[in-house]
Amino acid sequence: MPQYLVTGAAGFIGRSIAAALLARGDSVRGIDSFIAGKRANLVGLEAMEFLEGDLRKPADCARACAGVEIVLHEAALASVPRSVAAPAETNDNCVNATLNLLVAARDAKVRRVIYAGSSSAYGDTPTLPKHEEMLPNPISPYAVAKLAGEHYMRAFTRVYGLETVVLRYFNVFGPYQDPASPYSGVLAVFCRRLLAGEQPTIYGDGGQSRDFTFIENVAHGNLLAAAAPAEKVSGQVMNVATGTRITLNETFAILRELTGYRGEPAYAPARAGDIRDSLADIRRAETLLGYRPQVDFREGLRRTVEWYRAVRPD
Ligand code: UD2
Repeated sequence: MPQYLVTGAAGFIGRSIAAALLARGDSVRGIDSFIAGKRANLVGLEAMEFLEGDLRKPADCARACAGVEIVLHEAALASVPRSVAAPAETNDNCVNATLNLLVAARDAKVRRVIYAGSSSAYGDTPTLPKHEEMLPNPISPYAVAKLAGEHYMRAFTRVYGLETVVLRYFNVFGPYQDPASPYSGVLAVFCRRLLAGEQPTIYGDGGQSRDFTFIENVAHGNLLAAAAPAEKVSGQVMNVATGTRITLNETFAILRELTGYRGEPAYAPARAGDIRDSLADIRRAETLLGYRPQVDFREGLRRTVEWYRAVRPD
């Protein structure tokens, strides 16, 4: 029986965590419905036991959880604008799916569930950096859905004794992030467009800032969260990020250098549900996990551009 289950294993974050586990010789099962994940992302993960399944179905959750010790729950319908366009779909694939997974994990006597939380939980309050003591203030359906999952984690720790750890990711980017969907993360979209010589669009004035976090830092945080003693981490929420931020305009300038693109961006109205500034306080993850970012933003962006240059995914 595999020790680990990764949900969303054919998605960008899930496949990267699965790869990190396999690289150190761990046994891994993955599940994905291919709503957002891609079969191409499974290349290189042949050592993983893979189930095609949908967490909205309790039976699929039960199959996935059988016999595993630790679940890394990365499956979700990411994207703020997607949730604005179809809030019920986001709720089904984030909230209902997470609850089904937790019930199955409890019934299968899984020891620990690690949950992919989102920085969107903090909303648009002016306080920077965002720390975990702040009252959540979700402003999009996506943020509400991801935050509801966090609350379910904590409730399952309190009432059923299931160990849970919430990692609030801040704008993750890197190789394997899908650049082709209208709901893709901005750095994946920009890398693809600039390498193809196509003009990118900045929504708003480009002054909005993010704590863009390279995928290897997120995988590292998950491995630490899996290994940390329960008395330190169970029932806890912690930011996983870099503790630095950069504006979209500044990011575009760096990407111009890295890609050789010579044009200017187009500007369009800001998106509904968008947040102006985001920056993490990462001291709690440092204290509880010994987490430190392994790769800084510029180096992460350089590696990401090289990956898109080599792979050219559609
Ligand atoms: C939110 C969360 C993030 C993660 C993500 C999942 C915050 C601060 N972050 O990311 O942690 O959960 O959702 O989807 O809530 N943009 C452009 N041009 C484009 C695409 C995007 O200008 O072609 C802008 C967009 O309006 C936003 C910024 O780039 O201001 C980042 O957008 P995003 O969709 O990459 O991520 P964001 O911040 O909504």
